[in-house]
Amino acid sequence: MEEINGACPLDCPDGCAWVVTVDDQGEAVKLRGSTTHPFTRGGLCKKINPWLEHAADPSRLLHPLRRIGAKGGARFETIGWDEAIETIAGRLTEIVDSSGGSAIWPFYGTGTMGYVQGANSSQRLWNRMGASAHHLSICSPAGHAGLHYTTGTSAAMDPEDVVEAGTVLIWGSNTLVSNQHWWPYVNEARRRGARIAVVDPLPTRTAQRSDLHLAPRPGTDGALALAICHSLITTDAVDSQFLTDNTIGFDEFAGSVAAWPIERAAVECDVDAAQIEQLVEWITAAPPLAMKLGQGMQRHATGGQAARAISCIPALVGAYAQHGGGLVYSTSREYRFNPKGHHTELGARPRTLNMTMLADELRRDRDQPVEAVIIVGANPVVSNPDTNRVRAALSSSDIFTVVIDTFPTETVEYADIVLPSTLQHEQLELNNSFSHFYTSLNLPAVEPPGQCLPHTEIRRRLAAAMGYTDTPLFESDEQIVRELLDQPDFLTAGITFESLSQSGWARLPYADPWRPVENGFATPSGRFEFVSGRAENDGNNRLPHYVRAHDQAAVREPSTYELVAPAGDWHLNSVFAGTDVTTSRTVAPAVSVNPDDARRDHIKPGDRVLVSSSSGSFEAVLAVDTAMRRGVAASSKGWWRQGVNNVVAERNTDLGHGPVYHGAPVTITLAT
Ligand SMILES: Nc1nc2c(c(=O)[nH]1)N[C@H]1C(S)=C(S)[C@@H](COP(=O)(O)OP(=O)(O)OC[C@H]3O[C@@H](n4cnc5c(=O)[nH]c(N)nc54)[C@H](O)[C@@H]3O)O[C@H]1N2
Ligand SMILES: Nc1nc2c(c(=O)[nH]1)N[C@H]1C(S)=C(S)[C@@H](COP(=O)(O)OP(=O)(O)OC[C@H]3O[C@@H](n4cnc5c(=O)[nH]c(N)nc54)[C@H](O)[C@@H]3O)O[C@H]1N2
Ligand code: SF4
Ligand SMILES: [Mo]
Repeated sequence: MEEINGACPLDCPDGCAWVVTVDDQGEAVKLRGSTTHPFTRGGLCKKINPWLEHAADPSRLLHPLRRIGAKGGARFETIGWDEAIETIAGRLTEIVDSSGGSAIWPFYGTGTMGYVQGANSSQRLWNRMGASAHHLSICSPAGHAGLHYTTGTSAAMDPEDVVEAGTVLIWGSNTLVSNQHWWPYVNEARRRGARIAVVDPLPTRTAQRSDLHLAPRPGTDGALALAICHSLITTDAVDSQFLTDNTIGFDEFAGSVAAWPIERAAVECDVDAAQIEQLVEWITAAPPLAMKLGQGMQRHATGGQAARAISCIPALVGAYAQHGGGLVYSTSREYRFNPKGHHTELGARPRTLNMTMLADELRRDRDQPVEAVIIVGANPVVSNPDTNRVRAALSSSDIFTVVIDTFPTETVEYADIVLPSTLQHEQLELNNSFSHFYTSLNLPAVEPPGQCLPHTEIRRRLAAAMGYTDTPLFESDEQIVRELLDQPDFLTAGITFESLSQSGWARLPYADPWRPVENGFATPSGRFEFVSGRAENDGNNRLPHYVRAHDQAAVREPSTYELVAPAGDWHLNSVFAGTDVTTSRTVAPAVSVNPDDARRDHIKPGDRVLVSSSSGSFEAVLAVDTAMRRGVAASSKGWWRQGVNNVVAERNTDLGHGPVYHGAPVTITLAT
């Protein structure tokens, strides 16, 4: 028996390190969480514990496939790798010669997030081809864009330091479901006396375990945040020294938030004013304030400005300067590997296409229509907004579609060529996290099944078939990892391919970049910017602001619900959602509403209902919960053949060009 170090590659904040036990036949017999990794602490999660069973599922894609029959008809024949690669290389070469590389769209999803097999190291091939660049916008850009204007970083505290906090404010994150390895740190803070507050329109398990739950109307967080700021200012709870030394624009900001007394926000957000006052009192009385901003709250039409306004709260009380205080949204951008790995010298990208606007970007009447889309570790038919339009766009016979995946997803059904990918324990990978500051090296533990190949090998074969000879296109996976680690901080700290092979993981070596006060905020002024020239230049307002999203007027009609579709318990997005393990232990998700709304609409628990918006509809079983807000409906994301994104329109958030998943105005009627 041999134990091989690895790491979970999924788009999950926890970034767990794991250990695979391999027997003397070379078979993986066990996979468990790393006991040495400080954040993983020996446990994975119920989604990933059966990883090896998922990987061995009979539906796993094991051979390249070619479409037979109509596009979208899901009928394929098995072909060999040589034929698959030649077909793809031939078509891409034709497109480059006739229309230019910009007609090719390499479309990466979040199915596997590492630096070697994920979007990162593949850029070299797409650069060489001059393909359109891909904005991987599906997850969190609005929040990043909002924070970029104020703190300049999404990692303005180390999540592990929350144990030192006096008040923990979890805003739009269902931590117990989507970031569960952070919860022990929150519990430790509580054990030491901290109070936990949650802001979430849904009565999530995390909200239920908190000491104070504010449940605003979805998409109104900006108003709530500005009112909290106003109250901290008028009660003189601000840290004047911090404001003078470390911020700009405070006076102008203070003037603008005068428009948001607590009473006004209480009405706008439909939250009890006493609850807001209670939260302000805790923030004032029990420093430091540690804030966790979830990705969920920013998937709204006004999510970017909301994140920007929320980040002002820790600035007012000086929490960014206190150990155990600050705000963390994501640590992923603090992984400063050698950027040379992109090999931009191989060619420029003529334009950028936006992942979440897929249907729009594939329109045939565009200036330069897309002629080939290479979908890698993405499942847009399930994950993207506006499923009906995505299906229609992918049905076009004018678009040559390649899908590289591990399972026969609904997106695979639209492929001309399907390529079977290895899974993480069958490939080499270097991983990050978005909730801690450790990197992990994932060593291949077993031979791939069938004819599965890592993305890197597919890329090398494609480069050769296209006649490219540039050396970087043919580097081995190990060379790629060594190149990523070839950076002074890592070299000085002795973090090398060899050391990581032994330990499995290492803490990032730089001197606490997430302490913005010691290092200077990553803004033009080096200070926290209440007023942002950058935002003003971008046409995004000098000051954080709140305006009600247009469609919220419609939502306030009776009989209309705002649909929230966040992370569910049983799978990570759509990954492994179709395996026998998953389907045998889950039933299709319900849509939950308040029982008074259900009575009004003549629907009852257990009914099969139709959830409809102007974009489309999906069916679900109705559940009621007295803790649900009136006028809000909830159903979780990522399920195969469920269609929650049928009702979500394809449009951009206010900042960052992200998707607007939450807040879709829907009606719910009995299904016929
Ligand atoms: N309604 C609603 N929709 C949402 C969201 C929401 O909150 N509400 N959240 C959004 C968010 S945050 C995200 S990140 C996106 C995710 O959306 P996607 O980018 O589509 O990502 P996943 O569903 O995580 O995985 C995509 C595919 O990767 C495949 N895969 C897994 N491992 C590998 C591998 O090693 N190689 C290859 N080639 N494929 C692999 C899986 O089988 C799966 O088909 O969904 C978004 N969709
Ligand atoms: N089990 C599980 N874990 C996951 C995932 C999964 O699919 N399943 N997905 C992974 C991915 S890709 C990501 S990006 C992260 C996302 O993890 P989170 O950041 O937790 O994101 P969500 O689950 O989309 O939403 C979190 C919470 O935001 C709330 N919310 C919705 N609208 C609003 C609003 O207007 N205001 C406020 N304050 N809150 C709002 C939702 O009700 C939800 O409880 O989780 C990862 N972890
Ligand atoms: S999905 Fe998240 S919690 Fe589960 S093993 Fe992967 S990183 Fe850890
Ligand atoms: Mo995500």
